[in-house]
Amino acid sequence: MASNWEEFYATHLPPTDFEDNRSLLKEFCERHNKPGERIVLVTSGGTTVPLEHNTVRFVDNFSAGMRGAASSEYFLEQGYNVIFMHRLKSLEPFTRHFNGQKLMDMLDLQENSRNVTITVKPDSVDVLAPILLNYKAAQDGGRILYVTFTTVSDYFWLLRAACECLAPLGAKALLYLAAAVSDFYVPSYEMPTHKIQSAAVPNISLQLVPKLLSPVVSLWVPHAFVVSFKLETDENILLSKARDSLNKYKHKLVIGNILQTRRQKVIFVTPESNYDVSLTREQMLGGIEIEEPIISNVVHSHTNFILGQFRSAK
Ligand code: PAZ
Repeated sequence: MASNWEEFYATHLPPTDFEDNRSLLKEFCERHNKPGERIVLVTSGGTTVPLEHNTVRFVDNFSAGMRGAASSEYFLEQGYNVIFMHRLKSLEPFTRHFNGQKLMDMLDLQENSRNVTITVKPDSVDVLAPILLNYKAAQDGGRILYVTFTTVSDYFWLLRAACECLAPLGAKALLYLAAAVSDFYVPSYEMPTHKIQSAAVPNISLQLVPKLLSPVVSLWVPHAFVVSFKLETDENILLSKARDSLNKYKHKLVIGNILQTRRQKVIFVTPESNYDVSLTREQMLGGIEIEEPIISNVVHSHTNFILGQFRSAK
């Protein structure tokens, strides 16, 4: 009998841009599969669940994509090559700093009869310059690949393709699964083709989304360092849910967080122990982001993992 996830792939077509993205992923992974290089796959933002094939309405979730976008910048700083697999129009590394009108407010415009000159306001140069420098370094070095999903089905197809391309890297591949993936969906074969009419209250039946961590860890990238996230709103169950997930899927690390405090505190749950990673009030006021200590802890554990694999291969 086919597993739930196999059935999901059998009944949901790949997105239209799938083959293009698969080629980009393959090229990126082959190019960076060299001694001394590592690749992290960061998933970011929330998946949608369409209610119609010609989608007018869909179920969404809260995720802005801040965790994934910020984490990607810190991974780049630590020398990683980054596959940034994110929800279309969610926050992205670098541009996340200039959301809304912020960029416009940093620019000046001088006009005369002959031409228009745009400059960065002197007091914004110190803000813009380091971000622009890091952005250019990542782009020019070909060290970041952006691929997008919208629906939970797009996410499924992209994640499997990314894993297939990362598998040859073995322990040098790190999966950092921060996307908020829908737990429920309307199966393709139960979805109406056209916009649901409002003449009567629709009866929508949802099914459980298969858990992809199982094939990710046991089949697709069995030698990679896999980190998943667990989000809860009740502090009392966070640790046990994170520990259950680690016991069930047998990956390397679960990072637990509470919706309201996710920018200040997370809990690292490993097979051996658990510990908090948090920011002090002063650090927060000073503009430090929680993703900075999260990434240095993750990178430290990934390095130890690679060294362990290297020693046991000797
Ligand atoms: O995207 P964001 O910065 O607003 O939120 C990040 C997060 C809470 C989605 C992430 O840290 C997380 O917990 N992702 C996994 C969610 C889950 O499926 O449990």
